[in-house]
Order: sequence, then structure tokens, then C-alpha cells
Amino acid sequence: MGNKKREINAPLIVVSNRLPFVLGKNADGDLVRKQSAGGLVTAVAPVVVECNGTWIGWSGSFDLKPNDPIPESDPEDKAPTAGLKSSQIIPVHLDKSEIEEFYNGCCNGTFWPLFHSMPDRANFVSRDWKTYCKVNDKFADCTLAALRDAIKKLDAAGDYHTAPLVWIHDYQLLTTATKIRQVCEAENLRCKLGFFLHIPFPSWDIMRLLPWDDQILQGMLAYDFTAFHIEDYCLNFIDCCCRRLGCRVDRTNMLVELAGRTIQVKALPIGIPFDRFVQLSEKAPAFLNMSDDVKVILGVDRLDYTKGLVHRILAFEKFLDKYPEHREKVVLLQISVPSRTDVKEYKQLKDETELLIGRINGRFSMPNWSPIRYIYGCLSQEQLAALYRDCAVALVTPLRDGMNLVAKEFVACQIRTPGVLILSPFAGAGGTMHEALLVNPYELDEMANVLHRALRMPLDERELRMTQLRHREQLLDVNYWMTSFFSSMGALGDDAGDGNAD
Ligand code: GDG
Repeated sequence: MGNKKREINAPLIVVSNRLPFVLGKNADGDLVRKQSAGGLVTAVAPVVVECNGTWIGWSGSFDLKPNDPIPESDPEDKAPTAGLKSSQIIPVHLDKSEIEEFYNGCCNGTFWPLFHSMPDRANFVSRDWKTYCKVNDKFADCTLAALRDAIKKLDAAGDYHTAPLVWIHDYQLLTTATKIRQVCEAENLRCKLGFFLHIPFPSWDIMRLLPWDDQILQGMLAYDFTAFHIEDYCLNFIDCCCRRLGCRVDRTNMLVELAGRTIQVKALPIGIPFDRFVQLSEKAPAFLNMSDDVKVILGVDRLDYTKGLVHRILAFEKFLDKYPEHREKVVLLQISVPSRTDVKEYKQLKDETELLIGRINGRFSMPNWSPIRYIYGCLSQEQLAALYRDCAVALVTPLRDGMNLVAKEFVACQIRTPGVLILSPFAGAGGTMHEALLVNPYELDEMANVLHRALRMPLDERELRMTQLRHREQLLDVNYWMTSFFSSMGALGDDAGDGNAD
């Protein structure tokens, strides 16, 4: 099993757009760390703590100035990042216009929609692209500083062979490795460069719409190892390298050759901190106060157009029309976490969703029942775990999604009478969670039918499906994913470099 602990055999430098915590001001006006509880942070932070590694990223605050110290964590802090000393953190300083052009503009206005195969939503603005490259070079400079430091320490200890491990994450940093590779070659710095993309990688037909596709592909080929959630994304990437850059490729072994270097590509589906969600759901008090004969259908998403919220709500309306026997017996509880609130499209989506819910509630509500309950906000993980545990159906219907962790967290928390997972095949999770009811989120009628089927599914069938879903997610949890990544890079103490993660 991959989720047993093994030591990393090299200094580790993790690079992500955001640090694993955000900095904000407390009541006294001092900068303090605030938790951010994503699966990546939960899994990777303890490893960085343990091996005294380094984490590079933006602090999320414009209040932190270049020479300001990073605050240490609060002694009461129980977050996975609590053990990270400020000496292990390198903040990348970004100003407001950089965030506007790099993050809101290029990352979320260009790459996010395009990589999710929604080109009509993508804007191509050359000023934003230039800022993207500049910011990526800033990340590269910080990484190079950490790398030189790590090499100096190794040399001082008489170790002239070990190459520090640099692990870069996601679509905000697609060109960071270009500069790192150039400088490493020019200065003869040793390092192993690995990359993981958390969102889908599109087909060549979509990728070729990007005016800067060659620079993106070259950036992603500056690594030694590049990983995606699923094989489809790997094959799309390899195809793009072949067609756009004329690289020699080996699709069977997932190898790409560029300028005499060979890059290994691999599918490594991310998992969740399964045991942590089980523990949360065991101790979480009920968050819902609903009569026993009302079943809850749950949706949990960042408010993002890729998550298929409008389609889901319209399908729920169809379901109430087509199967009126469920009226007053079910409630759709939708949790929408505010996201990218500075971007116009996200503001429009919020308005559209609220109008739609208002219309449907107006149409069907009775004095003691409304079909949709809507929370625009962020719950605690414990509240979330209670909802995952107590709902009858989880409706996870993105139009497109790299993986989707909500589907996995839901099954982890199903520790009592099992419910049903309804899942879109266009989420990465749809490729492995075979026991879910799969439904095309664009086909509203069929979504209504599947919802009806889920609500009437006999207990023994629900048990069978849920047991298998839970077994897989427990085995292939986030530690397994992380260990597979390090193993694939040959960075674990007791293996020869084969991740064996399939
Ligand atoms: C990207 C890719 C890929 C949600 N509501 C609350 C809350 N959440 C947490 C969930 C889950 C996370 O947010 C959402 O993860 P997803 O995977 O669903 O989606 P993205 O944010 O788009 O993530 C995605 C992922 O990266 C990992 O590689 O799976 O495809 O798009 O963990 O629990 N957390 C809290 N309160 C909420 O109200 N505390």
C-alpha cells in the first residue's frame, strides 16, 4: 500500500500560487496566519514540516511588505501547517495590478476556461499574458534562491550528489520551470523538477486556440516529470507536444522528447485525507434540523461555472415537474462557496443562480416547505462532514472538472445508512468512481430520472455501491497520491523510482 510512510531522500521545495495559509490582520492590526483547509495542504504540509522543507507562494495579503517577517503560527493552532516555521516559508510578493492581470486576468480569465474546454468564456489579453510570464519568473527567482540554499547545505555536509526536489503546482505556474531550467543549466545547479496540474488538460483542438500555446507547452516540458489526474489529460498533453512542437513522443510509456531531454508524463489521480473525514463525521453534531421524512439532496461547490450549478438546478426543477410525488419530501441543499468574486463572470453567475432559485422556490413552495435551500458562504469542515454524512443523495454534476474532491469526501463521510452519489462523467472522479450513478449534466431530463432512481434505490444496492466506493477512496487516499508522486520522481528512500501508482 502506498499510504504507509516513507522518507523523502532529498531536500523538498514546494511551490504553489498560494501559501498553505493566508495572512490576515487580527483585531490589533497584526498580521496572523489563517487556516486554509484544502486536501493538498492537509497532505503536503506535514511532509514539508517533517523534512524541514520549504514552501513558496503568495501570502494572499497586500499588507505583507517585502522585508516583513512571516508571523509564526499561534501556539494553539492545530492546523496541518502549524509546524511550519517562518524560516520554511518564502513569500512571493505580488502587487494589486499583478494580481489583477496575472491571477484574475490570465489564470482565471484565460487558462481556467480554456483548460476546461470552454473557449467561449476565455479572453486573450496580451498585457495579462506578459504579466503572467513576469510573475512566473518571480516565482522562479524565489525557487532558485531556495534551491541555491539547499545545495549549499548539501555541499557543506559533503553531499555533492543529492539533487533537491522542486514540486510545482497548477495552472498559475505553467511557465515557472522555464527560467528555473535555464538558470540551472547555466549555473550547473542540480535539481529534480516535478509538476502536477490540478485541472484538466484540453485536447489539441482547444489548446491551439491559445496564442501562447508553444510557450506553455515548453514550460511544461522544462520539468523532469509532469503529472495529471487521469490518462486522458496525459494523452491530450502528449498529443499537443507532438503536434505543436513536433516532439518525438511515446504514448505507450508516456514519454516526450524535447531538445535531447526526455520528460516522463504520468496519471496520478489525487485522493482525499480519507481518515480525517471519517473522524470528522464520527464526531460532528447534526447540522441539519430536518424532519425524518424529508430527504436532503446535497450540492457543494465553489461558485464556478464549470461546476454545472445552473444545469443542476434546472434539472431539479424538471424532477419536481416530472415526479410530483417527491414534492414536500425532498430538499435540495446547495452550498456555494464564494470564489473569484472580482471576476465579472463569477458575479454574473451568482446573480443568475439566485434568480433561478428564487423563481423555482416561488413556483413550488408551500407554507411549510421550500424545495431549495441555498447557502452562499463557507462552512467549517465539521459542518460539511455532518452534511455529507446525513444527506440522502450527493449531486456532483460539473460540466468539466479536473478530479472533484467533493464526491470523494461525501463517500468518506457516509458512515451511517448509505446514500447515493450522482456523478458527472466529465469530472476526473467519474473515471474511477464506477459505483456512482453517472449522468450527463447537459441532459436535464436524464438528470431528473437519475435523481428519482437514486431516491428509490433499495438499501442493499446502496450499501453495495457505497462499500466499494469507500474502499477505493480509503486505499487511494491523498497520502497514496503524494507518495506516488515522490516515488515516480525517484525521491523516496527505499525505491528505485517507479511510482507504481496505477
Ligand atoms: C481543483 C480542481 C481538483 C467546498 N465547500 C466548502 C469547502 N469546500 C472544499 C471541499 C473540497 C474543495 O473545497 C473543493 O475541491 P474540488 O475538487 O471539488 O474543486 P476545486 O476547488 O475546483 O479544486 C479539482 C482539485 O483542485 C484537487 O486537485 O479535484 O478538479 O478544480 O475539498 O471540501 N470547505 C469548507 N467549507 C465549505 O463550505 N471548509
